[in-house]
Amino acid sequence: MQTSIPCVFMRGGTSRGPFFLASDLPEDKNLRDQVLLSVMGSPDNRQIDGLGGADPLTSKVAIVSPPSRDDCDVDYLFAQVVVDEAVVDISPNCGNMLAGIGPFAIEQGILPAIDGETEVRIHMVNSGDRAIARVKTPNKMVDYQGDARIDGVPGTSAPIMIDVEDTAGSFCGALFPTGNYIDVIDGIECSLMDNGMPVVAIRATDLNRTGYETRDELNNDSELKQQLEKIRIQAGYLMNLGDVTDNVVPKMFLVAPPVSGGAICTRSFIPKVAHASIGVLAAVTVATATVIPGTTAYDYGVLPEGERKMLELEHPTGYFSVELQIENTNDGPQIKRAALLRTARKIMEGNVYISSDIWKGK
Ligand code: NQM
Repeated sequence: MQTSIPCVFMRGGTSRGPFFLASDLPEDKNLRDQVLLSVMGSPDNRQIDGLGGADPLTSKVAIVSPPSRDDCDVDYLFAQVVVDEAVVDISPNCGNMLAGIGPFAIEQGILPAIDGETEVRIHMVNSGDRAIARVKTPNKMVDYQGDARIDGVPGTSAPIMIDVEDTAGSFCGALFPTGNYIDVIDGIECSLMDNGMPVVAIRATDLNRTGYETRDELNNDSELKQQLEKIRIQAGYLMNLGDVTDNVVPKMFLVAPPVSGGAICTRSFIPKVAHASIGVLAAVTVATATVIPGTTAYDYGVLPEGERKMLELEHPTGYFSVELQIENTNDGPQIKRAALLRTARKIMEGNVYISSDIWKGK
């Protein structure tokens, strides 16, 4: 016997995965994780027995429920299902899957659509932060089609503009959890930061790399990956995250001077596999590093003037645009808001089946 669970399979930004109503999953967290592992086909390099796409970017799950906060329309819990380990990590957030939350919540009837555009206030349960997404809803129906383009996704779709607010220290308690702009780990200068995603930013040249390597080159560089993982484990303790051996944060970044007209060049590991482009909240954090004097990224930054800055972050497959609203205070620049353009697509709606030995269903 198999248990069938309703789900919608969606692309959110440059990620993809099943979206569930929390009420369709077990309440018990351990059981829920067993269900999600089975849904995705983990642990297995190919995720052959599930919906996962054998890559961290396509092994993501969104769990959605009515809002638990008065100032939000919907709750969004993100789960990273590790491809080749029996691990479901809800310690990070995902700003890409976030792009699918507005459309999903509207179509599931969690909030009504407004003719034209619907603003969806999203409580990001993993971090406790709020995001506001603007979804195109002509005739009160979600419109997925349009002419917005994001690097890392072919073609165009309807734009979903997302604002994230006051994300400094979401997971680590402070934008710079150690109180330093730079900490030295294993002799390497690192900026340990959290503006919505815990990140370790390192100058690529300090690791004897250029920072312009392709994703494949980075993924084949086992010496670099080992070095980064050693640094990451130590950074986890320094960033108040404890033992991060089984967690997918902090994310590891190599930064380098921009080469294609952007604000900075980035390569990231999430955390053991190189990203094809860049994570959303990770990008907000690295953009923040780029505007704060004293970080590893600052000297490389090519920055526009003003308190509202549009930064184009270079990554392996193009650019990621982040608009930062900066307030200059006595304690240095503070980021009040970050605005991002994403798109989403509903790919499939139906039921996913798992063995009833794992869960018999509701
Ligand atoms: O940083 C990848 C992604 C992400 C996360 C990852 C993300 C974010 O590209 O907000 O979006 O870091 O595993 O989906």
